[in-house]
Amino acid sequence: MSSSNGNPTRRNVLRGALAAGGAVMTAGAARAAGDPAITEIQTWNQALGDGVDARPYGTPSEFEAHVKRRNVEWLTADPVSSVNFTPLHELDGIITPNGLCFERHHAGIAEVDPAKHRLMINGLVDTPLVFTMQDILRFPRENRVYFLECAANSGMEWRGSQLNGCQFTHGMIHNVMYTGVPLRLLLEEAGVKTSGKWVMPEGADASAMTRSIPMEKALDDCLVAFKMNGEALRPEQGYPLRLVVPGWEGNMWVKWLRRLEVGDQPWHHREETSKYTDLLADGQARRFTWEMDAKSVITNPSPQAPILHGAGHTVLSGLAWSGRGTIPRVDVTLDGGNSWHAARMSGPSFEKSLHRFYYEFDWDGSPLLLQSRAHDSTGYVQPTKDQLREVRGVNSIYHNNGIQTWHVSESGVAENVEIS
Ligand SMILES: Nc1nc2c(c(=O)[nH]1)N[C@H]1C(S)=C(S)[C@@H](COP(=O)(O)O)O[C@H]1N2
Ligand SMILES: [Mo]
Repeated sequence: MSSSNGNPTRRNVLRGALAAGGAVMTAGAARAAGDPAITEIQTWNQALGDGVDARPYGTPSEFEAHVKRRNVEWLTADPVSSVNFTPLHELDGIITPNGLCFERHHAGIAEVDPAKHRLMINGLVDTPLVFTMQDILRFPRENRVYFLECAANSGMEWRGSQLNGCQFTHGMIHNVMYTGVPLRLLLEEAGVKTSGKWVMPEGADASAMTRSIPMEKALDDCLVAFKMNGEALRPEQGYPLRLVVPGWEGNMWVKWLRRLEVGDQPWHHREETSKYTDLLADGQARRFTWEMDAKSVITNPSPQAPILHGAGHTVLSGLAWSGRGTIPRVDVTLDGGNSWHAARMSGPSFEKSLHRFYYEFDWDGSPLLLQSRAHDSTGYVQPTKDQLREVRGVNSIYHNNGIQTWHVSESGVAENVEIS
């Protein structure tokens, strides 16, 4: 694990424990007497700040420098073919800021000149076409919020709890509002032949990423996106053009999208044979497991975000999502599943998007075993890790959507554990 993984220092934890020793505090308690943050005049109160010319492109406060993508050393043999993780424990709401979206690339970040970028449609079409970026902007566009989850998210947790932080166990996910042209419109422009049953998107990076996508999905809700959260895609996310494949595994969301080939059968390329297949206990592999099953995680408290205020009123927070629809309900347990409580959903509920939940409770300071369980709009309920292993074995890397457990000690320190 990276050395600066945002874990609490022992001192922070002690401070939390000391606070807990005093009177039980309510949030916003009157403890102002002698507080230097009130009685002393701060530097920012005494001098002029930066002018409007100082920050033409804004960046976060210097006090937020710890909020960043991190990688796991032993997963990063070479940074140009690796992954880093979204700091979920530092975020709230449902939108992932552009600079914090986890990155997964197989051949580094391509720096593509949009003036030289082309999108070709070829194969089983009436009229093969090549679009410039300017051409793409002349099609009707749509704005939609979707999560992208790598199928390998939580993949290191199949055989037992391993990585200490939701950034590492669940951070191969981001949730962004995309602006893009429905893929259906571009395919209709080229005219798909009746024999055209599959689409193969291809990336312009050195890995030339390719996947096979069934035509029904391509014509359903896929977007060819050029904006994320209102501004141009970041180079990390495929600038200037990426495919958005809502609810389906991240690997299919081809970045730096340069070509769409229409064919009559899947191509069986590397990313759908040797990778992104799920080896079962009997040696058979599940293939074409595209949809991301309903899943959730408690982001606060979690190993990188301990309870620092001691016993008393506390806010538990987390994320839930499903590749098949919305999340009408999340259950939370504080005692490892003996009793479950309905979490409070907050914020917009979009299909195939992250959902935010909260659970407010009075912590009595005794150890907790925290879990969350997502229910999606199809009625599917997130399974336990044991239920998942029973069906899928432990050979697989991909599609681990089992229930996550955090143990919280009396001092507020949280740890990745499993209970059975
Ligand atoms: N061209 C191209 N597209 C790609 C990849 C890549 O390496 N090259 N990686 C894929 C994988 S495995 C995932 S999980 C997602 C990651 O998207 P992100 O970097 O925006 O998080 O992009 C997919 N699209
Ligand atoms: Mo991925």
